[in-house]
Amino acid sequence: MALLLNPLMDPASTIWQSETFQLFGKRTPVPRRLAWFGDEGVNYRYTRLNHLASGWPEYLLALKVQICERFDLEFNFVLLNRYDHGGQYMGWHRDDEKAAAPVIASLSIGDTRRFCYRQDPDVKAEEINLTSGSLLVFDGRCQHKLAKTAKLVGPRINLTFRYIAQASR
Ligand SMILES: O=C(O)CCC(=O)C(=O)O
Repeated sequence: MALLLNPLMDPASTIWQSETFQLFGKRTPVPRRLAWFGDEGVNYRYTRLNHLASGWPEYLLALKVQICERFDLEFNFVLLNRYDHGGQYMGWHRDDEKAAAPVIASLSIGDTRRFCYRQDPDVKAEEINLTSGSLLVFDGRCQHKLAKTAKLVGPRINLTFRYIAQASR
């Protein structure tokens, strides 16, 4: 874990961003921090925000290549979410943007957190504890969330490898 976690936290290669999104006319802080990498020029746009990639750090490119080969999938972008404590989370959402391919490979590093997944709000959610080093491949069009917890938990970084189609290519 330390091997991967340290380069990810290295400010030279990873600049953690704090974002806000618009909710009921108010700007609300996103309860976690983010970073992203990907093929030059690939833009993952969601919640009306652009996430434009300008290449891969070497260690992440090697990881991406391994994951693509293992699952016979193509990815050109990775979104990193960093949760410093249990009060940081991601609410129910779907990653169903038109440009984004549905299959996502999600790698967890750091403290264990609970991931919930359901087809629709009226269907009982599946829950899974994502431990450090686990790799979950899932359909981003289904609703999912990273639950908040009152337990004392340390930092966790989640890397979601994605394929984003580029209109201009
Ligand atoms: O941190 C996680 O495991 C959840 C990430 C997630 O839901 C997403 O990136 O869409």
